Amino acid sequence: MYEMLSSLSALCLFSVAAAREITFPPVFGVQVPFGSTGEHDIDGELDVSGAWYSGLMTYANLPYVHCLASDGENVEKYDIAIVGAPFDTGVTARPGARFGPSGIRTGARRIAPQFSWNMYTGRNSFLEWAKIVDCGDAPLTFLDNTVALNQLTKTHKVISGREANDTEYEVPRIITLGGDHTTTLPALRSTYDHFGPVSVIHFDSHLDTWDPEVLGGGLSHYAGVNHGTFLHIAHEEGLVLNSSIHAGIRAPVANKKYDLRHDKACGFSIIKARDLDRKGTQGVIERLKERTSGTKVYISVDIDVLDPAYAPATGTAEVGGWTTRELLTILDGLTGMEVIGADVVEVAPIYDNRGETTQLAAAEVVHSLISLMVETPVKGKLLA
Ligand SMILES: *[C@@H]1O[C@H](CO)[C@@H](O)[C@H](O)[C@H]1NC(C)=O
Ligand SMILES: *[C@@H]1O[C@H](CO)[C@@H](O)[C@H](O)[C@H]1NC(C)=O
Ligand SMILES: [Mn+2]
Repeated sequence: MYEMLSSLSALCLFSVAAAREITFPPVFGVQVPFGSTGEHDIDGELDVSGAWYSGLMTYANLPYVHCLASDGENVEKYDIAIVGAPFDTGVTARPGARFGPSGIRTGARRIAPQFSWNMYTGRNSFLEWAKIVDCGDAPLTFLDNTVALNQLTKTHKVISGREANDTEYEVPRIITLGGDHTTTLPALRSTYDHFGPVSVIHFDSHLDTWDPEVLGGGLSHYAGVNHGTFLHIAHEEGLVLNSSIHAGIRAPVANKKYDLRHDKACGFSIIKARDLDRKGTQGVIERLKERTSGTKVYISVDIDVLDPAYAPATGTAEVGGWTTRELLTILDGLTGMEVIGADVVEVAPIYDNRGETTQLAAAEVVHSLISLMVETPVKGKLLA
């Protein structure tokens, strides 16, 4: 490289001294942008049609589609949509997840659809039947939770309400980039419209089924809707089946007996973080499959299911969690499930380190969720 530079500058000096006839070195293959789709033209024309790290940032360099365009506008069709939910005013500890969507996209910069052949499965989920796009972020007010959550519900309704690209499967499925965990509630309201009540596989260190009287203290209805109570509310609204299950739980509860009894009443059973030590990843996969068998599944991944060593950038970190590899192995093992929606939440980039550990992990979790959706297509009911 150094040699090339010095010969270049020598060439430069020479050219200036003689005539302004600048001869550029021949175009090398390496100058073709990674991810370029076009053929490299040996006559010296560079192809800039599909470069990585360029243009506006989307998840995994996927095409951006204005999914929220108003009626009558022509919107490109899609089968799986990524949408960000910049919302973090439902947290009980450190805020910052409103920047989670852009953080996860940052973590996914290096993922490119044409460069994603999976080392374990030999498949490339981006290049199969599904058209996968990034819709950008939902426009959510940051001053009123009730309004913001309604805006997110509407966003889900619009995005899932369009006809899918694939005429056989009809309903586009959504992966939400949180946002604090409250953002799962609007997502479940939307999946209910198309698929009815579903089992939730909830990866988290916390239960998140807290009775609003316990978490929020019954202060107001407004305060009762937060990132620790949304599963209670989803249960109350009839959105979740009693075949739901948590995975990775380890945080303490507020009451000796009530919280766990209440959790069960909300339709959940529990795989604790340390259960992995005995069962292994395969045992956890089997338990998740057995519990949700025969039902449609929504997968919600609170990044705090990971140990803070693997995901420091989150609001309510709990030590003693799973590694990124363990979580990815478990997720990739859930093949054959009808995953009708999913999310990765509670990524708060402000607490990440320079290596972007949390953002990288979250980006790869999204990738696994996409793979599950592509692997098992699901037929849903398009709204009239
Ligand atoms: C989307 O639909 C078009 C038109 O039916 C089809 O040609 C294409 O293969 C579909 N899938 C993707 C990934 O674009
Ligand atoms: C779940 O609900 C179904 C139908 O309402 C009921 O038959 C079943 O006993 C319930 N299972 C559990 C574990 O509560
Ligand atoms: Mn949570």
